[in-house]
Amino acid sequence: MMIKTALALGGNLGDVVAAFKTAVQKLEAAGMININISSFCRTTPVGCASGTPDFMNAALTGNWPGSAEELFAVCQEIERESGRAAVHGINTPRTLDIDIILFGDRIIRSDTLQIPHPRAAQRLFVIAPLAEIAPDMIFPDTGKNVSDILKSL
Ligand code: PH2
Ligand code: MG
Ligand code: MG
Repeated sequence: MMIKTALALGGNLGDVVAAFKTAVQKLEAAGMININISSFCRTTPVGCASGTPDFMNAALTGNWPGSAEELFAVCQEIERESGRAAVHGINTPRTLDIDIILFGDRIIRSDTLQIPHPRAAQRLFVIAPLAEIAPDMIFPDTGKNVSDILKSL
């Protein structure tokens, strides 16, 4: 069964546009279909050390044939292949960060995986690009849709 998922992409090290494009190709190769990607936005770092370079952010939606855990493993693999260290400090510069924001109407709160992403609804750099492509997607933990969340930020 296909589940509609929303991912946030971010990066602030190296050729981030190329990393985003490669990520889309790899998600497709891993089985995601009907991928729709937002425009790429340059954003100011949030919650990072001073001097941290600006980010590029984008969001994408797609239909995923497997579990959330399988998608998470694929995203982590793509991050690593982009050159990101498997173990890294919190909010340090990265070639590519792929966060699962929504996975259908699933709510997952495990040690390794939190969906909906716990900070997504407070982050303009996640919600603004997502609102471009999926204003009606609902955060199942609050029942609010993306366009209402954007208006509240
Ligand atoms: N990601 C973070 C922390 N801060 N700031 C911006 N602008 N964009 C990000 O993607 C971002 C951030 C943690 O993943
Ligand atoms: Mg992140
Ligand atoms: Mg991440």
